[in-house]
Amino acid sequence: MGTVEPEVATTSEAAAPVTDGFQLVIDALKLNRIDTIYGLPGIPITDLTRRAQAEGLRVLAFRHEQNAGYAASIAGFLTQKPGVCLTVSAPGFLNGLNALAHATTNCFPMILISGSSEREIVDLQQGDYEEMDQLAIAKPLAKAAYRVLHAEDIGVGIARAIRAAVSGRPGGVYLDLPAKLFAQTIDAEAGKRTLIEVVDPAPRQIPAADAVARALEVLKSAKKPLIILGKGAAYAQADGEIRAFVERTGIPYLPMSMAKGLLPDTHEQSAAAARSYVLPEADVVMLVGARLNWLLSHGKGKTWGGKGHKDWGGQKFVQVDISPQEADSNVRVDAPVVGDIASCMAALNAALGAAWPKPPAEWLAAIAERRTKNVAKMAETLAKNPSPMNFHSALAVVRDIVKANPDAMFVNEGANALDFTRSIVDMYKPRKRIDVGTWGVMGIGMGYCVAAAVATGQQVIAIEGDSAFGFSGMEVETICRYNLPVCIVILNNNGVYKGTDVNPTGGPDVAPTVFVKGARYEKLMEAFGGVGVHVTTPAELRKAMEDAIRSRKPTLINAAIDETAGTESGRITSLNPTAKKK
Ligand code: FYN
Ligand code: ADP
Repeated sequence: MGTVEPEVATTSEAAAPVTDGFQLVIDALKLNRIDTIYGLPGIPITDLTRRAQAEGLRVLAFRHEQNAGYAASIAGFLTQKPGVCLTVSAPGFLNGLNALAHATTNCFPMILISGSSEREIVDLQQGDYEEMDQLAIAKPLAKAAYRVLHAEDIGVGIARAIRAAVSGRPGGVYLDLPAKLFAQTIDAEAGKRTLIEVVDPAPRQIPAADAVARALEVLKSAKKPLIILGKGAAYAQADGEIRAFVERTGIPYLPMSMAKGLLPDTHEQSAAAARSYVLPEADVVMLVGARLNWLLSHGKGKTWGGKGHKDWGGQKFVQVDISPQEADSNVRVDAPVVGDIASCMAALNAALGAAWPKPPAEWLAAIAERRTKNVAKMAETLAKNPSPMNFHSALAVVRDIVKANPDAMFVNEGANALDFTRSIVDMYKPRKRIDVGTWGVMGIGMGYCVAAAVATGQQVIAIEGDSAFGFSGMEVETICRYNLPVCIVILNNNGVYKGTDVNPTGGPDVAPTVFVKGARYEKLMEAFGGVGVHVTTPAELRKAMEDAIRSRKPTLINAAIDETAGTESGRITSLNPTAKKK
C-alpha cells in the first residue's frame, strides 16, 4: 500500500520543485472542471485514485469496472461533461470496454482511462503483467483513442479526450496511460505550462438558413405531421426551445424512451399512447435527436405503413441532428438540418413566423381518439388488483409515486419490466428517465443509480427486472457505502421473461430462463446496512417506496409478482427468431 505523495515532490539533486504523472493527470482534470471519477483501484492506478481524492475530486469506487463505466457514461449524458471511468490494465480495461462501446453507441460523452503495462514488453509480446495492446483493442469501440507516453503530453492527452468526447456527436473516448507515465517527474512549473484548459469544448454548430427554411417548407406541406424526440434532444438541454417549437406548431409528438418528460408525458400533444396509429399514418415526420434505427423500425416496413418488411411507407422525413452523416442512413431524408439541437431549434423557432398553420383538425382528432381509447384501456387494467400482484398492479403504484416525486431520477431495465414501465409510468421533467438505450443492454442498472444520485443529488428510483438486476446487483454495496438515496424495486417473477419454463428432459437442471424461486434479493441490501423489504401486494409496495423516499436510505424492495406474468422478449418479440407468442 503506497502512501499519499505530496502534491509537489522534490528530488535530491535539484531544488526546483517537480511534479509527476499522477499529479498532472489530476491537475488536468481539475483544470477542466472534471470533479468526479468512477472507477476501481488496482495496479497501476491505485495511487491515482488516492491522490485524486486527496485533491478534492470525488472518487467513487465500484465492485466491477463495467458498472463504473456505465455510471460514467450516464453522468456524461446528464451533465454534458465527459464522465470519467478509471480502470486497471488488461482485465479491468476489458471490463470497462462494454461501457465505452455503450457510450459511443448511445452518443454519450465518456472517457475511459486505463492504466496499461510496459509498452516495450507489450509490443514485443514478452509476457508482461496484464500484457495487452489496449489502444488497438479500444479503437473500434471508441469515437477516439489516445495514448500518452510522456508526462509533458498529459495535458494534451486529456484535452484531446475531452474535445473528442463532447464535441459534435458525443461518444466514448479511450485514454491509455502506461504505468511508467505516472511515476515520471518533470519540473513543476514546466508541467503546469503543459496543461490545457479546453476552451469551448462543444462548440455550437449553427444550422444553415436554407436547411432551416427547407425543413419548415416540408413540414408546412404536411397533412399529418409528427415530431419524434430522441435522447439526443434530451441531451442537448434545449428544453425551452423544443417545447416552444412543439407548442407553436401544434404538431403531435412521440418521445423515444429517454426523451420521455422532455415535455410532460401528460401533455395534450403527446401521441405516445397512439404510437402504432401515428407511425404509419403520418406523412411528414420530424426527427429531433433520434435515429431511424431498430427502435424506429428503420423508418420503413409495416410499422410505417409499408407493404412488406423493407417497404418504404411514403413518409417524408426532416431530421435535426448534429451528425451530417446521419441523414439517409435508413430511408431518404428530405430535409436534414445539421447542427446542435439548441441552435437548430432556436433557428427553427425564429423562422416559424407568427402565423404557422396548426395541423389539420382531423389529424389531431384522430390521434386524440386513439389516445383516449388506449389511456382508458390502460386505466382499466391498472385499476385491477389481481393476486398475485402482476407487472401492471405493481407499476400502477410506481406511476403514482413518480407523479408525486417528479424530480426523482428514474432508472429502468429489464424486458417486460422495461416495456411495461415505459408505457405505464409517466415522466414529467426532462432527463429523468435513463434506461437500456440503443442496444437494449442489461446491466446498466446499479451503475446508473450511483451516477444519477451523484450527478443530480436527487432521489433515485430504479425499476428492475429480476434478471436485469443480477448483472450489476453487487453494486448495492457501493450504494450503501456512499449512502445514496436509491430505491430499487425488483419486479421478481422468478426468471428471464417469466419463471415458468420447464426442462423438457425432466433432468435435474431447471430451464435456462428460470432462477431460484422466491429469491430474497432484499437481503443483499440488508447485508450492507441498507433497508430490504419483501412485498407481495401493491399496498405494501406503496408503503415501502414512500418510506424509502422519505428516509432517503438505500432501499431494495423485492416485489414478488406473478411468475406467469410476462411475455417472451417483452414488446420486441419480433426480433427473437424462435420466440413463440405466449
Ligand atoms: C404508450 N402506450 C400507452 C401509453 N403510452 N397506452 C396508454 N397510456 C399511455 N400513457 C401504448 C402505446 O400506444 C403502445 O400501444 C404500447 O403502449 C407500447 O408503447 P411503446 O412502449 O411506446 O411502444 P413500443 O411499440 O413498445 O415501442 C417500440 C420500441 C420499444 C422498439 C421503441 O419496444 C422499445 O423501446 N423497446 C426497447 C426494448 C429493449 O431494449 N429491451 C431490452 C432487451 S429485452 P400501441 O400503440 O397499441 O402499439 C431482451 O429480451
Ligand atoms: P433515441 O434512441 O432516443 O431515438 P438516438 O440515440 O438514436 O436517440 O439518437 C440520438 C441522436 O441525437 C444521434 O443521432 C446524435 O447524433 C444526436 N445528438 C446528440 N447530441 C446532440 C446535440 N447536442 N445536438 C444535435 N444532435 C445531437
